[in-house]
Amino acid sequence: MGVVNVTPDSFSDAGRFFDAAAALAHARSLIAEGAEMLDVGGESTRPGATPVSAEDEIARVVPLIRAIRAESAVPISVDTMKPQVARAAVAAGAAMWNDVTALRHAPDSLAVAAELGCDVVLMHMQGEPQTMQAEPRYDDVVAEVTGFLRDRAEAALAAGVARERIWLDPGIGFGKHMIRHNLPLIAGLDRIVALGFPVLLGVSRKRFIGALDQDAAPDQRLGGSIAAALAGVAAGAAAVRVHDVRETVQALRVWQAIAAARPA
Ligand code: HH2
Repeated sequence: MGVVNVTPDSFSDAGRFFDAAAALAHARSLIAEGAEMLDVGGESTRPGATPVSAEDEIARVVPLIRAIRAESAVPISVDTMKPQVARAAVAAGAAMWNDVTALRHAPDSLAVAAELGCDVVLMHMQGEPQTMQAEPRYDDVVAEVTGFLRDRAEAALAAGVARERIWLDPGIGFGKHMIRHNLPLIAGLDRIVALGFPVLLGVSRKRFIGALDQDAAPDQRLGGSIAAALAGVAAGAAAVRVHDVRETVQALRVWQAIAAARPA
């Protein structure tokens, strides 16, 4: 899954694709590099990012989704916590609602997801984006995140979302200590996979990589991003959300080819 941010303040690409034409060009290159899904986002979830109104978010993502849809059949996901934005994005051709609040942001989120009939990503986050990194706390991070995702999947099913539409995501970096919480979640991802839903993992350019490598800046975290993506796929992730599609596809191809060549 290739990331296309249409925001002026995303941490990882610093708003380079805020311009609509530049965002479309970026989407095109991610497709050419082998992305099998695109995740379009119009509001940054970075700690301290400025909130965006639903109208502004729609104005950012809908024209881009339409433009991508007009020239490609690649499945498009919309990264939003607002049901109004998800609704407009699906009408424009998106097939997936990626919600970092796991359909908890608005009272009608669950009902809208059921009504839209699109795929939904239920992601774990402790706290709110503005403050989530202040003091994240868990007794057993893997058990608590797994339990939360099981509960949210059950809530989605009860609201009428079809089982085969549901994806789960541990929410790396969302209310988690860089080392104490993120690393066990990646290493123990098989526990979430065992819930029986496809798992999406977002590790690309995240801060825990800098924490393990001399505070490397986001654009200096490619090696760590690939290592973490491979670890996630080894533990059963069905998709990885990445900025560097070409390099990640290459890493996955080589890694899978070696696995397939293992002598009996
Ligand atoms: N991470 C980010 C945003 N959305 N969605 C899911 N399902 N999983 C993730 O791990 C995830 C996500 C953060 O990355 P990015 O989009 O690069 O930055 P920003 O939050 O500034 O938009």
